[in-house]
Amino acid sequence: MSITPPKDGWFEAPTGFERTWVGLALVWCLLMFLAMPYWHFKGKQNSTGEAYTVTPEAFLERTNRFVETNKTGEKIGGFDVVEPAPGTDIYLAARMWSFHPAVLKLKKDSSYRLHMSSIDLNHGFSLQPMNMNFQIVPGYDHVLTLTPTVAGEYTVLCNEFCGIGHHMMTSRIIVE
Ligand SMILES: [Cu+2]
Repeated sequence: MSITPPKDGWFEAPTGFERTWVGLALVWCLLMFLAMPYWHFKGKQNSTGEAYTVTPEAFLERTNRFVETNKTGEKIGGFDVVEPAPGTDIYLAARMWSFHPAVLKLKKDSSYRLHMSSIDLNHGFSLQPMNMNFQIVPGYDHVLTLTPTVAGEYTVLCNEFCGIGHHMMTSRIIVE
């Protein structure tokens, strides 16, 4: 048996409570829709929208050069501490299953241009406890202008499931 259409005149416009709830849902949808452009202009955690194409090899080379020239000699948990000069370009490469460099030391109230890219597949940049989230995509150098305003220790987590070692993929940003 095939599906038969309903009889003519089946539609009844919502009335009473049904009408109220449909109306409320519609108003909420419109508010949420308008919140997107509002937050884009008013929020302080937006992407700059600045991105370039880059090969994984080239990005890894830039990151290695950045680490070599800015490492302090100090180690935390066996990882080199990298302390770039304020106002400079800084690099963070994501790969299965670590961030490179693993420890970044930044100065409070200084701005940095943070370049992020992936060496293999999709990863995420989740800054905790701020809860800022960005995608790290291979082939693209995504630039964020970062100005830490609160001193402390922050954890960077990968928030895109990227395989068996995903849960171990963390790094640290120390703001002094
Ligand atoms: Cu990951």
